[in-house]
Amino acid sequence: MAVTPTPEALDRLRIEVPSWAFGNSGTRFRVFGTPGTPRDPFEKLADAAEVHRHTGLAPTVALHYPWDRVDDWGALRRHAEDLGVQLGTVNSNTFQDDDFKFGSLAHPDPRVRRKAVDHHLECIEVMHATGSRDLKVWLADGTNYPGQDSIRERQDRLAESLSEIYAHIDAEHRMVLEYKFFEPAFYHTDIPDWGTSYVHCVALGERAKVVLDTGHHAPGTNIEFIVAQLLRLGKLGAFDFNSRFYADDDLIVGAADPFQLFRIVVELIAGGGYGDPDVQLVLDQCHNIEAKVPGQIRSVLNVQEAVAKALSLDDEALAVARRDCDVLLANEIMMDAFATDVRPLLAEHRAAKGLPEDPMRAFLASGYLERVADERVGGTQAGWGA
Ligand code: AOS
Ligand code: ZN
Ligand code: ZN
Repeated sequence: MAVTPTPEALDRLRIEVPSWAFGNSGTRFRVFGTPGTPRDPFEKLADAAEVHRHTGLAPTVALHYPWDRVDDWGALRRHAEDLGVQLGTVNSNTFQDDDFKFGSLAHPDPRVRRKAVDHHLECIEVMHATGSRDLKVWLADGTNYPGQDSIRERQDRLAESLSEIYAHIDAEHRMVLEYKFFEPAFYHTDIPDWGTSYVHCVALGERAKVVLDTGHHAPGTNIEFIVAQLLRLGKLGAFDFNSRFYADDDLIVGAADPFQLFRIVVELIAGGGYGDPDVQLVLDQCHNIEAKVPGQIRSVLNVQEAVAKALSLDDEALAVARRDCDVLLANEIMMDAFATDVRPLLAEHRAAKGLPEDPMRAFLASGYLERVADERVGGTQAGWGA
C-alpha cells in the first residue's frame, strides 16, 4: 500500500553536519582520543566534506565559535568551497567561561550580560565573513536551587539581551533559539521548552525562529506534535537531530528510536517543512566511542531512510481513512510506510546520481581514515569536556 518516492522528492534533502562531531568528545568521566582527529577547523571541514562526497546529503557545515576560531575566515570559507561544501550556522558559546557560572544573557549582573551580548555580536561578525545565514543561540542559563534567582526577572533580562542581539542581525540573517528542559542547570532552565522559545521569538520578530533539538525533551514527549505546531505557526527554524535513550545523549539520529524519527519526518513533510530552506536540518551529535566520519555518514543515511519511508506514505489513502474515521486503516497505512524497506530504492537513487550505492562501505574502503591517522597527530577535543 506504500507509494514510491520520486527522485525529485528524495533530492530535496539537505543535512548540515556539525564541526564538533569530528573532534574528540566524551563525558565528564573521560574523553577518549581517536587516531586522525582533526587538529583545526580546516581539517574538520575536510572530514565533513567526506560525508558529503559519499552521500550527496551534507552540503553545509555548522561552526561553533570560539571552538572553530581561525585568523582568516575568508581562507576557511574558500577551503570549504574547494572541498565542495559551505560554511553554515554559527553556534555561540556562553557556557565555558567562568563569568558565565550563573548564566549569560539572563545573568543578574549587567556586566556579565554585556559580555554575553558582545560575544553574540562577535558571532555576527564571523557570520559576515563566513557567509552564514543562521546564528544559533543555545543557553546553559538557569538555576540549581529554588530561590537562587528570580525566574521572572531572568526572563525579562533574557528578553532584553536577546533583543539587543537581534537588532544586529542583518536582513539575510536569522536568529534560531534552542530550548532544553534541563542540564547543565537542574532546577530551572531559562528556555526550557518550545513555548518559551516561541514566546521570545515572536517578541523578537520575523527572523527569529525556534530550534528543536530532538534530545531536549522529557521522556515520552510527543515531539512530532511540536513539529506540527511550530510549522503551523511558521516558527520552526531548525532541527538539531540526534537520539537519546535517557537524557541529552547526543547519539546517532535514528539509532535509539527510528519510529520516532519517521513520525517526526512525516509531520515535517505534512507541514511543508521538508525541502524548505527555512527549516534547516542539522545534526547535533558527539561520537564518543565510534569513528566520527562513519558516525556522521550513518547519521545522514538514517535521516535519508526516514525521509524515504515518510515519502512512501500513501497520503491519498490516508486522507480517506481519516475522513472515514477508520482508525485501524489509518494506522495501518502509516505502519506500511514505516515498514517499507527503502534501502534498495536509495541504493538505486544514489547510483543514478553517480554516488556510491553503499556510502559507508565506499568510505571505509577509500583509505581516508588510515591516511589521516598517519598524517594527523595530536587532534583536539571538540570543546565538550574541555
Ligand atoms: C546543548 O545541549 C545543545 O544541544 C546545543 O545545541 C549546543 O549548542 C551544541 O551541542 C553545541 O554547543
Ligand atoms: Zn542542540
Ligand atoms: Zn543538546
